[in-house]
Amino acid sequence: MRTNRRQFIKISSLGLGGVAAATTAAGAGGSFLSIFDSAEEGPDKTAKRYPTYCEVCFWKCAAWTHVNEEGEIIKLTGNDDDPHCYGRLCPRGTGGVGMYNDPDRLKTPLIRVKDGDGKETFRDASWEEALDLVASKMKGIKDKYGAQSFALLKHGSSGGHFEHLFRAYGSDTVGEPAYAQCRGPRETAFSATFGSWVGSPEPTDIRDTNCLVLIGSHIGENMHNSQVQEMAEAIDRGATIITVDPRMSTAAGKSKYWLPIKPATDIALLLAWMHVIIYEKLYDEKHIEKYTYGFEDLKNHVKNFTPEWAYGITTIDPNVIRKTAREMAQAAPAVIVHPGRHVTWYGDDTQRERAIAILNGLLGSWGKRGGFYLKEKLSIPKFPHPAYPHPEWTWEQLAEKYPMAQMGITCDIVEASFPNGGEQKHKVKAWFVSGTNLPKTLPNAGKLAKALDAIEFLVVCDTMPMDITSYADVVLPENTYLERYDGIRSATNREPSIALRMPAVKSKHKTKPSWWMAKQLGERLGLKEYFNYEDYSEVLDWQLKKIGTSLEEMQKIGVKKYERGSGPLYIGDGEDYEFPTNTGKIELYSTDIAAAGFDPMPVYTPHPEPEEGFYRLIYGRAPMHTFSRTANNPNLKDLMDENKVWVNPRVAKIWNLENDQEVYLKNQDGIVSSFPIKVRITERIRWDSVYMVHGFGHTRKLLSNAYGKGASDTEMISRVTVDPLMGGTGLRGNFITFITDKNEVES
Ligand code: MGD
Ligand code: SF4
Repeated sequence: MRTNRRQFIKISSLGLGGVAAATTAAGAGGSFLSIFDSAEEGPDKTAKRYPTYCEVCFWKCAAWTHVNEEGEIIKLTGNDDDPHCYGRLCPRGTGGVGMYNDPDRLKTPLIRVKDGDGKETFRDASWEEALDLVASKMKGIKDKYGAQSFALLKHGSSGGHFEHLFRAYGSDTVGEPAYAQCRGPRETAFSATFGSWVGSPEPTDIRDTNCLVLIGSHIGENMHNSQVQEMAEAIDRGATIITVDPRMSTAAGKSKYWLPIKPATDIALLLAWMHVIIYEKLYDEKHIEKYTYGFEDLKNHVKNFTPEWAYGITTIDPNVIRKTAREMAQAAPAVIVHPGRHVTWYGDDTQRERAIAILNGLLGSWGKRGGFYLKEKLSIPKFPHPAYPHPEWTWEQLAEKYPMAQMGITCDIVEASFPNGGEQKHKVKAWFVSGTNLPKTLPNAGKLAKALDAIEFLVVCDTMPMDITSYADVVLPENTYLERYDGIRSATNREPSIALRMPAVKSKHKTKPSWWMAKQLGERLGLKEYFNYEDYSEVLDWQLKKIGTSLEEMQKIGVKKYERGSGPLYIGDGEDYEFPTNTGKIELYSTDIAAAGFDPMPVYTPHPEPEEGFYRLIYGRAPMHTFSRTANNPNLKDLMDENKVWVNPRVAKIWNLENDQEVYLKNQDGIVSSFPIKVRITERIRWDSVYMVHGFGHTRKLLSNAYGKGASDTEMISRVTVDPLMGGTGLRGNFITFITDKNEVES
């Protein structure tokens, strides 16, 4: 039976919690679960609306904040003109108002002090005092070691403001988890193949596709808005969905084919698909001849990678491998083998992503309707400031061992912060952390602890008292996105568009926006000329006027679309087109990867298997949460307040487990979860793996909703396999077992 669009969206928003979540949500009096449907309802007639773009995840949907006469935020709705959301917010986005209302928010700057008993604690501080202290430490580190020894670890909108401060100060030692813990491998792989990053939002033309192939990509639970809506449309149109996942994800449940692959073997399946497409001649010869480089090399490379060969590795029936390859070829070029998003799994991730890119290259989907459109973005003029100084060394020197790294590697910054700099010849002495909760985000807690112990100073800018703030010397509380101006959102899409974020309400507490903090610190450091404005609205108005609009206009419309300027949306049939690669073609054989001394075409290598009694830990997203940032959100915790560990019935039988029984998890290195987690017994997970949603198991009591709810996947990730091409941290090589007797943990 086909699922229609509304059903899929509804199922997506129910996600893991299923009926239980529905009941809770109804109980919470909210209409969250029908949120995609509720956008049409008009807001309160007396309410005023202010434009913003959402910060609950990084899809950055443009929205309206509706504020009533009493100055209360009553609702968030999507902006109809926005191609990121088509006028509708996802459940998390609507729940964004909980970030503003959360009683546990950081409310004032904090400085670490020792109390009468010598115990470390925080005391409230004024902004003057907190900023003076941070500026004096920044000055001290610069004088003693050079500005580059002060690293910036950031994520989200605030990061841009602090990056500007850091570049002006003289440090480009900058890293963010969105690269080495997330999308990095696919960007390296797609650049090597098509000469272009995938970027965000992914330029997947799902709206018009005939076949969508998801490799562990759980759209629908991973709630990237317009993508979910387009997938729902595609299901309605009868597009073929093929999902490869050891777990029956929501998307797998809606797919024509679910391939429950043995984890860590995807490269073998991808090579076998290439084999079928090439040896059954299912490709378009003209496309291969005109647009690709290295076809004969690839043909020889995959000669022995038959579906029967792959069966022994992946456990996927060879007939299914053939059938699915034919479906893709039949749909081509209106087919998408989706690049995924969080793809740092096994350490050979750039090569797996290369296999995905090559498959798209063979099918001719890049630059084609129903495949990948050619994205376009509007470049926002830079507000004038002096040139940045050149640091003695930057993130690039820290990432030297990875020839294809394109951004700072967080874990290398961590290592360079060890007392002896680890293997790094350059040493990091202090961190500025903004918008990233490192203890829940970076693997290998031991290494993070070692670095946190060693650094001389840590300042954290956050909205909540998250784990990372507990290590800080100074905490700078930021306004939530609903209380501040921020940089203009200009993202790649089918057509360029911009979106404005402006404050809808005054700061609820003594919090400030990061642009203000950056400017204040800049002025204290003698960098006034880099911050030549009183209020960020002046920067925005200047920039907006340069691109044919103004702050006044954008405050009314929120989103503005522009004509495409640089070329067509799709490559015309047989049209001359030069790809921005070394050869000007789609590189099935990568000249860049060969030059770097690695396999120019992907090779399958086996990965360690769990020992008896252990199961591979897989983790993912739920539709109502984003990483660890939403677990405490009063609105979203009503939809899902804890994670559960998914266990196959076969495994449950061996361990005598029951649904909702609480167990502790222990990993291959003997690390035991801080809290127990409830069991969910389901056929929807393979017997060799377990699954849980990321972002739970908070250990800070100040997070009153999230403390002790569920378990943390990150705690269990002590083994990391690093991608030798770009430094990505493979997180899925960890195995867990169960501790069913509480006394065992306590002893
Ligand atoms: P969060 O854990 O949500 O994500 O990693 P992070 O970006 O670190 O932490 C976000 C922090 O930003 C929180 O402390 C939140 O309170 C704060 N914050 C929210 N809004 C604001 C704001 O407006 N201003 C400021 N200053 N702070 C704000 C994400 C990263 O994690 C990514 S991108 C991926 S894909 C990886 N996923 C992942 C996983 O699935 N499992 C495991 N084990 N690790 C992972 N690490 C990676
Ligand atoms: Fe916000 Fe949802 Fe859009 Fe992400 S997908 S930006 S959480 S509305």
